[in-house]
Amino acid sequence: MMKKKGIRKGRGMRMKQTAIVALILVAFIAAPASAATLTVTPDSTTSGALVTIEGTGFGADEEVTLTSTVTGFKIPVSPGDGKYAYSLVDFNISQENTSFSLSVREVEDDMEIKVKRFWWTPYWTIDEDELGFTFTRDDATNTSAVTRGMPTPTGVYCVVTVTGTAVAGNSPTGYVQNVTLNATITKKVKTNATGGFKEVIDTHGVPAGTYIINATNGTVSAEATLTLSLCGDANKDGDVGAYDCVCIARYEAGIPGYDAETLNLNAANVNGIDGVTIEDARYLARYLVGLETELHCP
Ligand SMILES: [Ca+2]
Ligand SMILES: [Ca+2]
Repeated sequence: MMKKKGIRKGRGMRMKQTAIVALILVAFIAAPASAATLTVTPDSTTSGALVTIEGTGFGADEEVTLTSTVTGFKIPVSPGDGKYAYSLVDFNISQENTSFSLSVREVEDDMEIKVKRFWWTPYWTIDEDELGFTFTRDDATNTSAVTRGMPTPTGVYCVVTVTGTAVAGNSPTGYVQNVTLNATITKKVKTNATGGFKEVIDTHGVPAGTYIINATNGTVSAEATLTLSLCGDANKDGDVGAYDCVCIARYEAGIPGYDAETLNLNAANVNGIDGVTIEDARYLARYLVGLETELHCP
């Protein structure tokens, strides 16, 4: 009996040891060779702010591709002629290893890019593959796209506008009411001796929305998100209009339902003076009627 018990105990211990060894092995095999991380600071702000993107866990002194993608941005369609236009204002290309791609759904095959380099230069209109721009078209989904490949001449571009005609729709105007823009901005960055990088991105002119940011060297990759809201869009509906003034005024008056939870207070603070007050509602109203030329979100 004693002997038997001893044998059972010994077998039990051996099994336990084998299980532990197996667990350790599984843990080793399952662990990735290196874990890359990506942090975005701040990860939620208004379009136009400077955002810092930091990566770690990549190889030393190598090239990492940083891709920022936003999908589903709505561009309103002019009811009169069915034209859509989206402008990237003060679009900053800080280094030439940058490319951008804009694709618009539910549009005719007449996409154009209008580029104004400086305020004193005329618009260039580009509607075919030239000057580094490449157009593609998918008739099945009525999608037109344009890509500006690397290298892109650096500098702050006064205006880059993508424009064209929306497809016919069922609305009373005969056109769809809005078209959908997807945008991708790609940048090549260099890592330092410890496999990290730090990039400060100027978000001037880039569409609002939640960006998926991906960094990869081909083998290791990391992902993070960045939410950019429109300055002035206090109620977070993707549009800057008179109702945003109403929301700011109601917030100031302390009306229930108009608070930090339901409103974007960074986007509501438009006059460049700390805090959200009735002066911000007034300033936004002046901006909407053309008496102010710029909004100043923090
Ligand atoms: Ca709004
Ligand atoms: Ca203010």
